This record gives sequence, structure tokens and C-alpha cells, in this order.
Amino acid sequence: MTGYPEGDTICAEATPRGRGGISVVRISGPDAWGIVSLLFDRKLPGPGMLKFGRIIVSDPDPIPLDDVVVAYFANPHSYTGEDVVEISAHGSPVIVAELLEALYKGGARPAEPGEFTLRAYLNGRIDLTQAEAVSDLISASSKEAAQAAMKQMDGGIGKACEEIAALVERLLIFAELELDFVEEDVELTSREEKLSIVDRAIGNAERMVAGYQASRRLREGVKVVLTGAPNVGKSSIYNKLIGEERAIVHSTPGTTRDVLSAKTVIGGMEFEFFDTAGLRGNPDEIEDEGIARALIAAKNADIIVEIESIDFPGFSSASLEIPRLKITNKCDLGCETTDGMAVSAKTGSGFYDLKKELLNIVKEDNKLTDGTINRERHYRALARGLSGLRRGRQGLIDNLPDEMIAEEWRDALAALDELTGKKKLANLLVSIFGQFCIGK
Ligand SMILES: Nc1nc2c(ncn2[C@@H]2O[C@H](COP(=O)(O)OP(=O)(O)OP(=O)(O)O)[C@@H](O)[C@H]2O)c(=O)[nH]1
Ligand SMILES: [Mg+2]
Repeated sequence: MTGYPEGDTICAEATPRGRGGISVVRISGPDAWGIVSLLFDRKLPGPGMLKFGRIIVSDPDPIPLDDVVVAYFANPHSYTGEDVVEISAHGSPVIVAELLEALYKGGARPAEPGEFTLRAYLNGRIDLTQAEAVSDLISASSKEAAQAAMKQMDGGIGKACEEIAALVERLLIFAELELDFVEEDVELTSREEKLSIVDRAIGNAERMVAGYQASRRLREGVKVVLTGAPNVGKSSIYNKLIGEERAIVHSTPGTTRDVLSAKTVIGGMEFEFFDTAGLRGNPDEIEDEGIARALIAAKNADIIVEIESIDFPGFSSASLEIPRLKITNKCDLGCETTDGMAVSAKTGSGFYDLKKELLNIVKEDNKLTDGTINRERHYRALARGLSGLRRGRQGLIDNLPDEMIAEEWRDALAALDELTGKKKLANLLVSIFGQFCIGK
């Protein structure tokens, strides 16, 4: 299926490489129990139990390697759905290396990245979206992203897809039944009833898509682009927001040319800030590469911060339909006359309110519901499903033959199956699980 052998016994360190309190080595497969029994100086614990004991390896004479705690999870009640043994050893790379060596000698092979989770998926313990959630949880860089991943691990997307699939299956059954009676030209189910079912399916799918942008922001960070005329202090504000002197600040207008970006966490949310070249009104210079790049960055922003300063005027960055925040910088020089938000990159005043306002803008449209999709992959599959449903709906209205309509329902079902991973596509699995760390 994925190029990895299946059904053999795999092992890997499940904790990060290095020195620490403990290191956990995980073994999964039909021989997990047998291989570890040969190394452990006591009888292995029963399923779901822990036991303290000693690992003895042969070198070639038996030598005690480490005192460990062994946990045993019997199939199918384990992470992978296979027999799993976890050995918690002292956190030393030397011990882990020796232990793994002994396990290889016993017949286990090194696990590939994500292979434990892949097995959990192949054994039907989790669907594909739950496997992706495991990876998202591990790589989450904010509290909110971690919570969203946890929610997805419960299988919300899979359940929402199943509900839609159940509706589409009913439509498919109606269509096929009527095909059987095509000669008699009878209508077994009214068109109104079919339309109401397909409308429910479309409504559900649209709700899953609705939160997509918000959940993508949670995963990838909120993109905030700082724009404004030259010299208003964009780079100074950028440095202040990320807490580092990354961008060059200078009194000469037009200092910044390239788009710079850096990530930082504010109030549990990850933000990615972009510093850009100053926008000039002079049409001769509008083609300037830096300005062009600044405008592209603004187009891809989740939020645009439009900056002006006491000594330099504002410059509106086109009329994009993106939430924007107007601020005035250099308030240490006096901002009494401004009505917008006032900050000073020099003194740091106003930054607390600025960050609070950014968070408010994000939280406004960040209401995630169960089953909200969050990956481009989900989005594409669901969009395909939705267009199948819409074409089928139109077919019903246009009184197209049942055969043609059934084809649309099948397309929609195939897209849903791809989303949850019911349909197992080898190259898709390689690309998803290849991004995992080893040992997960
Ligand atoms: N007094 C005062 N000066 C500031 C403040 N912020 C920036 N400056 C000064 O304004 C000048 C321009 O600052 P930058 O941060 O380079 O401005 P910019 O908008 O990035 O400029 P370009 O990259 O040229 O478009 C520098 O001399 C800064 O020291 C502030 O809050 N108060
Ligand atoms: Mg600059």
C-alpha cells in the first residue's frame, strides 16, 4: 500500500533523541511481545499493565543494560491496533541505541516516520483525518491550534462526512431502484423528497467548508501584513512585535525592499508578521519590485495593518476585502490629533492595545464547529463532493435520467471517501505519513 512492509514488527524511540528523565521505545507487531520477553528478566505484564524489571542484552555474554518499566497493550486495544510494548528506559541515547540494536537482533525492524500511526489507520483504529490530527497536535505552535487538533482527533470530520455520505447513499439507492423500474416509468420517491435530502447534504458540506479559513489560520498562523508609506516606522513596529531587531530601520525613506516575515505567539495564537516596502503614490515608482512584493503580500494577508505616522502621511493599500487595522505611529512626537489607534515603536506605547485588537479581529471569525475541515486536501476533496452534489441537484430539477444523476452521487461519495481515507490511495498516504516524526 505505502511501500512499507506490513504485518511485521517495527520499533523506534517514541521520545525525542537526547538525554532526559526517560526515553520510551515503542514496539508494534505480532512479535512485539515475544521479542521483548527475551530481553526482559521478568514475566511481561498483562495487557494494559506496567511492570518494573531489567533489560538484559547479550554482548555476546548477557549484560544488564538498564532498569526499565514495560507496558503491554494487547491487540486490538492499542494505538496501532496490533500488540504494542513500550519500554521506558533511562533517558540516554547510548541505552536507547543498545536497546534498539537488541530489538533488531530479536527480529524487529526500524519504523519509518509515522508508521505507528499509519498502522493505526490501516487497522481501522482511526480515519485519515484523525491521523492528520495527530501530526497537527504534535506540531501545534499555539494553545488554540492544539485544541483544534484534539477536537479533530475525536473524529469530528469523519463523522460529519459519514452523515453526508449516508444522505447521498439514500439518493443513490433511490436512483438505482428507479432504474430497475425504468420501463414502467414510475417515480418511487418524489422529487421534492430527493431535493430536500440533497439540500441537507449540501448544507452540511457547506458548513464544514465555512470554518476552513479560520482553522487554516489556527494551523499556519495568522498572516498580518504591515503596510504604509515609506518611513512611517513599519520595520520598527515589526521588530517590536516580534521582539527582535530583525529588520533594518533607517531614517532614509525606502529602506525595506524585500518582504520579511517572522512568527510569534500572542495570547495563545500564532501570528506571522510581514514587513514590507513603503508604498509610494508616485506612479513612476509603483512598478518598483519591492512595492510589487508588498502588494502581493497584502493580497495574501489575513489582516492588513495600515500604518501612518505623525511625520508621514497614510497610503491605503488598495481596496482588498481583508480586515484592516489603521494605526498611527511615532506618538512619542504627539498624537493628540489622531482618532485611530496610536502607537510608538520607540517607546512601546500602544502595543498592548494593538496586540489585543489583532486578537479580537481573529477571534471575531474564528468560531470553529465540529467537523470543520482544516487542510487544503480536505478542502479540495469536499469542494469536489459539493460540486457533485450541486450537479446532481440540478439534474433532478432538469429531470435528467436517473443514470446520469446516480453518476453525480457516486462522484460525491468518492470525494468523501477520499477525505476520510476510506478509499486508500498509496501516494496520498506516503505524503501524509512521511511528514510525521519517527516513533509516532
Ligand atoms: N520618534 C519616533 N521615531 C520612529 C518611531 N518609529 C520609527 N521611527 C523612526 O522613523 C524612521 C523610519 O523607521 P523605519 O522603521 O525604518 O520605517 P519604515 O516604515 O520601515 O520605512 P521604509 O522601510 O523606508 O518604508 C527611523 O529613523 C526610525 O528610527 C517612533 O515610534 N518614534
Ligand atoms: Mg522598513
